Amino acid sequence: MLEELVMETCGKSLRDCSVDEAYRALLKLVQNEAAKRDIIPKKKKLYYISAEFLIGKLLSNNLINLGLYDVISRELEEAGKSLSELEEREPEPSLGNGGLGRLAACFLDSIATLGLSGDGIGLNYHLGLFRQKFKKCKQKEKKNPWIEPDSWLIPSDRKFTVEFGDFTAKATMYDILVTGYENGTNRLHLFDLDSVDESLVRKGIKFDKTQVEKNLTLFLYPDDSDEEGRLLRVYQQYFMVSCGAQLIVAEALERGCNLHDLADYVAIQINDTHPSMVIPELIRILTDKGLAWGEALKVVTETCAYTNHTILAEALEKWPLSYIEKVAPAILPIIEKMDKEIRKDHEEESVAIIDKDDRIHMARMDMHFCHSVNGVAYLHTEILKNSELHDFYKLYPEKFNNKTNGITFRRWLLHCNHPLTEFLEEKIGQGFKKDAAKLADFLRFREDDETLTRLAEIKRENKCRLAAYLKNTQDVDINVDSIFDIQVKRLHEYKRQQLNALYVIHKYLEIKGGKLPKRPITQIFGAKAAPAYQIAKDIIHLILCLQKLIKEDPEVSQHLQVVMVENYNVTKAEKLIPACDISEQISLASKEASGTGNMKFMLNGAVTLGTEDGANVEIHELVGDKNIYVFGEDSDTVIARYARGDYCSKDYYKKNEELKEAVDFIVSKKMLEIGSKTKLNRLYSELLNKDWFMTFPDFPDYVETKERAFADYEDEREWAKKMLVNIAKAGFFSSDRTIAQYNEDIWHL
Ligand code: 26Q
Repeated sequence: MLEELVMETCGKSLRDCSVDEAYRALLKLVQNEAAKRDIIPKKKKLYYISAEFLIGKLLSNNLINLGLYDVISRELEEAGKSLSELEEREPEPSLGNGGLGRLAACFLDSIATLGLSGDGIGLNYHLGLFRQKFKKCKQKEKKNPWIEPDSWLIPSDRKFTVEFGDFTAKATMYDILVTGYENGTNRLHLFDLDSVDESLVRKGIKFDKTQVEKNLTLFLYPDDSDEEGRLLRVYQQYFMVSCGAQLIVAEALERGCNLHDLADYVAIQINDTHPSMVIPELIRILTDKGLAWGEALKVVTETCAYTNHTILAEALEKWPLSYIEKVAPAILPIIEKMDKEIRKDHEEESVAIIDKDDRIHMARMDMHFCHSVNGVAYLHTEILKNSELHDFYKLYPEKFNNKTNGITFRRWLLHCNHPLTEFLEEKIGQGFKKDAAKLADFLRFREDDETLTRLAEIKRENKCRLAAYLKNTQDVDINVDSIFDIQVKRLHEYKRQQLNALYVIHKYLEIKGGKLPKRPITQIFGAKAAPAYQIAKDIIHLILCLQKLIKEDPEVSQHLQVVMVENYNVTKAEKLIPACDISEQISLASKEASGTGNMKFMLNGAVTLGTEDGANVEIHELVGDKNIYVFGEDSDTVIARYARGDYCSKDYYKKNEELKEAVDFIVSKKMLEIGSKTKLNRLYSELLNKDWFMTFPDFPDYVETKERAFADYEDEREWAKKMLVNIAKAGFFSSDRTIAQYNEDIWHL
């Protein structure tokens, strides 16, 4: 089917055209096929509004969902080409930072797969999350363009105007078609500023942040950015929700809604507080169109629902009133009126929308004016109810609910792990692809030697594939007979890559002292640090220095290897995850809302080494003690210690010789020869004097538990059984389940 299209578009046969020409023809073909399968909205339609959609490459995923994967790969093979070379040609749209953005992308896949009418609303960032380069053991940031003349973006004929305090913006809506697995197509609507000027970008990712008229949709914001950047972020947010609200209202009217009954026509899911201004914006539009204030409040509350993704207090958005005054003066009086209304009924300062310092608390506005507030894993929701958002839980217990995150199995199994998918098809049939709970049928083979042997073989195949990829892309050689221990995720102190690095040092010192591991260990890291997040960058520096130190020491490197994968993104995740033996999920208990990487690893047969945090708790419950390695203090202990405020890392350091040696090594002569004195010293003193995320108390248990996991790995049959149980129990973490629950409890489509 591709043949004709290639002929049409470039006048050549598939055999004679270039990879580039074939790629562009295939892109068209997929878009044509996808467009034929629109999901026609019934009365009610969902809008998932999110500042991030980390969709990753779309070619293979769409081919799988459209049922064209096999036909097209065969057609390409017959013409002397391969789908994988076309895939490599595709740029990755990195329109998200990490978990929250990737979750939004998985959700769109599941919404379409379940045949629900629901579109995404977001921004068309011209440059995705920065491309990471390593130079002298340091992270460097480069711009990351992804839009080409032929891309997944389809310009729509909808135009929008947004009134900012200082200028009027003209906007165009672009659509990316979202195909469901063997089902219909929805859309991801990305709004773009017409006057964007890409030439504003200077060296790296630097650009003039004051010229909002030219830069509004230029960049995706890395979390944790500087003061100047924060104002621009408010511009972005208001731009997104203003266009979004206009679209939502227009489409509802087209479907016959009269705006008094908007909640019967529309459900809006607010992905963290980034789109929260949609609430006052909708109220503004509804009151402009004649609804009374009280009714507008009620209609909007019934329409909107809020998802919380974090309990880190510093990540809860609070914008100075002056920002809103400058950016979106039209909604300021509305927010002030909402605040007055709340203050009338509640005297506690802790639930006010505008605080005494004139800062607007976005999450508080959401909790008052949404009908649903959800956390993203059981433990997370409990912590929200019992501590972090307790005052609101007391006011509105009926609003609070949990929706444990999930991942789409189309991308995180069918696409990224062909050998395992084929093996599962052979063993339990096709059913698991649409009904993930059917994966449990695989448990029947728990004692079947042939199955266990095959699982081990598949893991090895994937490890070889990863090794070849790393050789190709980063020129590193890794030993496929070693244990692959992987920690990939954004770099953040609470995720504790530094704890893993301390283990590496500990192991290095043991090997130097003559205590050799039974089997070589390969420690793989992948992480981007926000450009302004100094300590995070210092941790990357530490890991890169360790990588260099060990690589250059043949005595150690035959037993222990460290590889930091450059520019970790969705594409790299797809290669790393199927090859993993041990999945590191070692956040400080209570700090990781859910995690979703943990689910991807589990589904691909890795065994979790983790704390009782986020969705790890649910993984533990599903697989049982024998099929997970849990360590560390629990969330109650951690929360209590924070409340007492008496944590002193030095006390732990002084009492534990092994810990002390590992920490001291950071600033040893050997390390200072390789790395930056400033960076290593800063990190050393941060740990010794602060260690805000309490790595020291967990260190001994971490080391011991990791050693136990490595020892257990030696029993190949027993280990394969653990893999099998993890795969078979992963069904619960399908985002199809998560979305079915959102629909059942919140959206009612
Ligand atoms: C805020 C203000 C200014 C600039 C940036 C930001 C910002 C940007 C991105 C704040 C937060 C984020 C991203 C948060 C995130 O990814 N959270 C993760 O969400 C996942 C999906 O629910 C969870 O699994 C993770 O546990 C959670 O960390």
